[in-house]
Amino acid sequence: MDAFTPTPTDRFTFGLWTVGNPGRDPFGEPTRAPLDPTYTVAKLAELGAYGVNLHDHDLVPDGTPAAERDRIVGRFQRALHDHGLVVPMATTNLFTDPVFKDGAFTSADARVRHYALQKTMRALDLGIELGAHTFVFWGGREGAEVDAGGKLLDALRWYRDALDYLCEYALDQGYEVRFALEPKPNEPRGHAFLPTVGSALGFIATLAHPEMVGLNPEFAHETMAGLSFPHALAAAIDAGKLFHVDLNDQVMSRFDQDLRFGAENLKSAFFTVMLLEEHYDGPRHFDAHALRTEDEEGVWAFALGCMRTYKLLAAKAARFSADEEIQALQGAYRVDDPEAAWPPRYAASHAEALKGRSFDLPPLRERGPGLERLDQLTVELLLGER
Ligand code: DIG
Ligand code: MN
Ligand code: MN
Repeated sequence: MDAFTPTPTDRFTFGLWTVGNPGRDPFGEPTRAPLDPTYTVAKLAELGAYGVNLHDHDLVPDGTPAAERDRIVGRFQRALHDHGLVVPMATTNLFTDPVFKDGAFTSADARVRHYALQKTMRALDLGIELGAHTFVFWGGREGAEVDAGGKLLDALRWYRDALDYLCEYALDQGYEVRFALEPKPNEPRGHAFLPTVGSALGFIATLAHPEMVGLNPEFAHETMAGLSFPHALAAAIDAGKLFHVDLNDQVMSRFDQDLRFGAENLKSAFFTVMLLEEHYDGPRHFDAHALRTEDEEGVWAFALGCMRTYKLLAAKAARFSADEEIQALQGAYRVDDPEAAWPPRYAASHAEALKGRSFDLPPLRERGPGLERLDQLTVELLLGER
């Protein structure tokens, strides 16, 4: 037990599918036995987690009769109660069943689109029953390998129709829930619809109930696209749309590795934690899994590692904010304009004056912003020298 031992107040969560990942990959069979959801609850509670998330069929296999469904849910709820864990987020698995092989909400077959709606309404009912207030939509199969089907625009319309319908369903049921879209550029589909935070933000603006829909950005997914996760996170925060977050790690432009948080990109993880600590009060969800090489002991070392690294980086973020030299360099980096306030308030007189103003450009060209020194101090702080 030390200052970086996780506690429920840290709001760390894991999906049943994360620590329950059996180690299967496209080239190999599972290397680990499946975990009973109630065992997962007990183990996560033991490690200091706050909650657990789930897809519908992580707990209730598709096609389970109602009475058996209720028994499974009741047993899970007792485990949550006994171990003091909550379910902040739920979602639907619209990617495993082959029926979704060419999409769920964006399938060219309207019957599949209707089945996806039915499955999602039932998953939403389960999530609400378990106490979730965030419902995630990761469009794992919403995409294409070929465009000859001619549905690029129809797919977006069908996606919108489904989300608008589900927002209406949640409102009609009186559910206190927010929807969070989770972008990903590809995998398992060749090209995914809504591939990045930026594209999802634009799409949300076209919905009938945009106020109910936000984002669940994932570190690995933006990184797969060759983008900066801290920049994507800032865009979601700026838009008031950071409804949830999937933390993990990833080697850029690789398949989705869902690595332990901080395993690969420590500086990006550091600035991710800094943004979350300053601008987000929701669950810190680790949508990650242990390496296929690991046994069950390795799984729990993975889970503890995610949480400890987050807490270590949060402590470093506090040191960064308290470091006088770093703060002085950040202050000097920004220069006010002695002749005019920013942001400019438009007025014809202001525009006229600004058009007539002369700027002494050579010193502006020559000025050094001090970023090399600032970044070196950041590295030294992360290496424990500050
Ligand atoms: C994968 O990154 C996706 C699915 O695991 C799940 O639907 C979502 C929720 O975290 N993330
Ligand atoms: Mn992922
Ligand atoms: Mn995810």
